[in-house]
Amino acid sequence: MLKNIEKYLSLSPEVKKAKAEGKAIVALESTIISHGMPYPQNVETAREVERIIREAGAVPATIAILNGQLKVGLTEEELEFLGQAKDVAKVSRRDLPYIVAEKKNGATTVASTMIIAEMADIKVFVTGGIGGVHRGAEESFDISADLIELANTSVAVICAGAKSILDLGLTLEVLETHGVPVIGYNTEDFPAFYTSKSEFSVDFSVKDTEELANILKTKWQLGLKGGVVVANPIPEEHAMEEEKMNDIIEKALDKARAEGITGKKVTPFLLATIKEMTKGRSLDANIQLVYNNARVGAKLAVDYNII
Ligand code: PSU
Ligand code: MN
Repeated sequence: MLKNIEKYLSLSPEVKKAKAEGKAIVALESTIISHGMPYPQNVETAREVERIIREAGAVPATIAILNGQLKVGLTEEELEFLGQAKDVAKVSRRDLPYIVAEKKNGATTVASTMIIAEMADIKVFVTGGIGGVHRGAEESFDISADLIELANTSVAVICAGAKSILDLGLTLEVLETHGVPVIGYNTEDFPAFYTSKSEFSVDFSVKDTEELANILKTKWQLGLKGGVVVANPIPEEHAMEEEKMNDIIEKALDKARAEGITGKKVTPFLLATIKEMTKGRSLDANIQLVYNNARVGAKLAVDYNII
């Protein structure tokens, strides 16, 4: 562990106990709670995800920044606060020093959740979707810091792929450049969040979490630092129709352009707009795919712990 890190890091009693007992732990992000879903579904979903992980024999550690403390594991009250607060910053790697030094509150993105998980020596992290290369990035240069973090930080991220609000092809190219394996869980297709397929393929496919755990262990034992994207498709019964979704995403992108939305506001704006345009159906799909990721992530953490 880094020198002096203890003074910033605050493990919940449950996570502390899990560490002492050598139990499997699963990290969870909090931007999905504060900026990715509306209240109260955000808090309900976060609670249910934690329950699913416990049920599978692992311990959930939702990560966020409260009064400048890097929290690993949140209490009920802290979760509720994050779900309701309007002034919680969306914190990626760039924002960490300011938010921590000035003792502010922040919700962690995939990038900053990976950073804090690694500090706490947690290897498995469950989320909905990762950030990526935005469409039009050749002009805007909008490439999520999530990708650079995946290049450098040794944590496996279980997700349902990436939304086609992004340029999926370019996202996969950047991951390849940085040596990040994209592994399909029981699929050859790279899933597009709301849909179980896209026009792209994953690099490798595994049949179960044991096989996955072995690949992770091998990567890190070889000294190959950096993350792994585990792409777990949304279950078919919850998936949305591809054509319709592409249409809606195009419209949401037009709206963002027309309103001049840029920078860190882009992703939350698109998520909220898509939810409105689908009359809430996209939110239902979003919730279900996170549950599905939690099931796989918890099993993976348990298997990783015993091999
Ligand atoms: N994609 C989603 N839902 C989300 C996010 C991405 O489908 O909630 C959040 C995650 O926290 C991710 C962040 O790390 O948005 C990426 O933001 P940006 O594109 O600004 O890097
Ligand atoms: Mn961005």
